[in-house]
Amino acid sequence: SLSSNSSLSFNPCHRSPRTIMEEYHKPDQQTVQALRNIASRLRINSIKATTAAGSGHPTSCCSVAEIMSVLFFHTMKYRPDDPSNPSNDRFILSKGHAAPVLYAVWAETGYLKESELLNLRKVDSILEGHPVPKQQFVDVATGSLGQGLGAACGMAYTGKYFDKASYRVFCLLGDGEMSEGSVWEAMAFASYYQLDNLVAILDINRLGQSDPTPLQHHVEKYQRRCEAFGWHAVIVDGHSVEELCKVLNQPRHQPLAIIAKTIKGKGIPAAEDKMGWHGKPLPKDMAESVIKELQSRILSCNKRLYPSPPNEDASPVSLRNIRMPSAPSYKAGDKIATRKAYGIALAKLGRYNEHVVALDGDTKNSTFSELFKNEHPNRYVECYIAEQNMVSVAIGCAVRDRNVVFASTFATFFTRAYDQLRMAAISESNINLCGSHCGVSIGEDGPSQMGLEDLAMFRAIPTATVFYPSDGVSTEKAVELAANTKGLCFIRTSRPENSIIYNCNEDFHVGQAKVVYKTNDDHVTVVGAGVTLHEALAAAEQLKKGTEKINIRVIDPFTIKPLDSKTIIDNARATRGRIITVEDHYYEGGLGEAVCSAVVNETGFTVHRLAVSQVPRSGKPHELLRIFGIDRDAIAHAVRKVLSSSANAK
Ligand SMILES: Cc1ncc(C[n+]2csc(CCOP(=O)(O)OP(=O)(O)O)c2C)c(N)n1
Ligand SMILES: *[C@@H]1O[C@H](CO)[C@@H](O)[C@H](O)[C@H]1NC(C)=O
Ligand SMILES: *[C@@H]1O[C@H](CO)[C@@H](O)[C@H](O)[C@H]1NC(C)=O
Repeated sequence: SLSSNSSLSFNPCHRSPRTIMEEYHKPDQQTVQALRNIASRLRINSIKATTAAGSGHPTSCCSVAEIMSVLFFHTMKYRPDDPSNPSNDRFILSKGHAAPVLYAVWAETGYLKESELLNLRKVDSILEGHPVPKQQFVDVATGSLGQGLGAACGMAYTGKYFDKASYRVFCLLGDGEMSEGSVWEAMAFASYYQLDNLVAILDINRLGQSDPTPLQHHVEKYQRRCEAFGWHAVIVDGHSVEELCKVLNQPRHQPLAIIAKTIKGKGIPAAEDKMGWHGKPLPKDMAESVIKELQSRILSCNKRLYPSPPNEDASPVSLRNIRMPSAPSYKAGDKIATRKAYGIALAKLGRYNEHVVALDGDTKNSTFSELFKNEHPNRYVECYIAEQNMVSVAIGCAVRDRNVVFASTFATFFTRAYDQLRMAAISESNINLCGSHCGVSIGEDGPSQMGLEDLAMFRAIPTATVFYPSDGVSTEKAVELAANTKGLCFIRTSRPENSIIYNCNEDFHVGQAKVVYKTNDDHVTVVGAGVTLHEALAAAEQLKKGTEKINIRVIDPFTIKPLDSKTIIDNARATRGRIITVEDHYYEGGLGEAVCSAVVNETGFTVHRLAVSQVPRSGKPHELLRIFGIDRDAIAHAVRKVLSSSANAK
């Protein structure tokens, strides 16, 4: 068995009654030496791998060798043969560029072959330059600095409040990345929610990439900052395995920050605490001599350390087939904003699936995630006004398939979390995001609140599905489909109330558009979504009743990505290739561009686009739709223009 409590035991001969608690976790000399030996081997393997790769960050690995040794061979409880076991303690390498030392640790546990380490960064190896979840022992991709602690918060929140399990979460950060605001968003979240199962280890090695860090080795400043954020903060010598063992075994009532004073490049004499070595592998001959020296520090020791197994108290969870038990219950002609339909749908989904959780950034009575909170208060996480952290927490809650996560805020505020969203794709994360208040149709609040880039942003993410529902029924279907769709799902909701246009039994699928208005003699195909779909329907009525009696076809794409090219092309062919797109979004990257790319190979097609072309302003929704040329009149005008120009072309 891999469990061996002997690695944690004390020497009974030294026991005195007064210090029994203090000494209980104190490692014996054999253990201390074994931990030091592991640290030396981690340095050796980090140097070997980066020198073989010809790139990488050996000095960033060397400052954390003792920290990694103690964490993985003294502190953490996990099954090394089953790195993603739900009961294991979690580890997040926020300073992802130190990946080689993480790989070296897993070689040390026996999970990776030591020889595999030499394939670091090769195109056919899983050992990429930075951690990615194709490695079983990685939950979230890191490498964009400042994001690990937010994800760790999501995991710790899940452990404490959802799983109610005993696993703990350890996150290792660089001091350079402490300049990221997102780190401090996470610090505030962790203390507010009393995540006493969370430990952050700050590797204070004084140096960043091109310059020393702003606080250099002023560890007491880090301590004061961490304390100000509500953490218990302890300064240690990050190269002392005894100090690390001691601090990591303290009982906790708060999140714990271990401020580890270290030396960048420790063990590489020419690079120790020196500028100019960040991200540089050692030349071969230098590597050889350093490794020789490091090897001489490995003292024989008859103790082999094994990690302790976890308490098996986080049972596997099935997130398959998260279904609504009944159809939506809207009546034709009812009016409801899709943002409200989102809240209703999410609360309903939560009623039947206990692993559905919701997050919001203090906008819950605007996005209507409040309806979920009212019904399921224990599964709602208020993330406050920290959208980057909210996305990272969502990612953390979703790892190891513990929860089906929905996070909402105004669509436009996801822009500030774009790096987190991009990393969510690399993390193979299955989070769902709902962005309300899209477009100029929010009205009076003005441009700072209007989501006008969100479609472009989410469409560019390879693993994303983009839902843009247009009524209450399709919004409820979007929520259900998102819960069952892998990758990132984005649901774009609107503020104005619009009519229910679908029958409650209408079937919806990802990538399947609906033809919502059609006759046998249509002249133009109009594609709209959300409020502009309703404007297009009004334009259709207007054109039919007008003196010209023009019939148009109206399509609701339902998902903007994937876009139902076939339905659009087949219907547009019936209208002689004439397409008008109309969207409450900027021109770039939205619905119009999606349709253009879909019909790029069709001959004789013309796409006329209506979208928002300038920074908008405050006003009434209908005024803004008119001013920015995306209302019913603008659509009718565009239809006439398209028809007259094609008539002139004949
Ligand atoms: C968001 C972000 N900005 C910049 C970088 C480029 N970068 C990679 S490592 C690094 C320095 C990191 O310093 P520190 O956090 O102190 O880690 P160390 O290497 O010193 O252990 C920088 C600027 C990055 N990876 N992510
Ligand atoms: C949200 O709730 C607060 C507190 O009840 C209230 O003051 C505010 O007006 C509400 N906002 C919206 C957009 O409904
Ligand atoms: C257009 O045609 C090219 C060449 O045949 C093909 O590779 C591409 O996938 C087509 N694009 C679309 C959107 O159909």
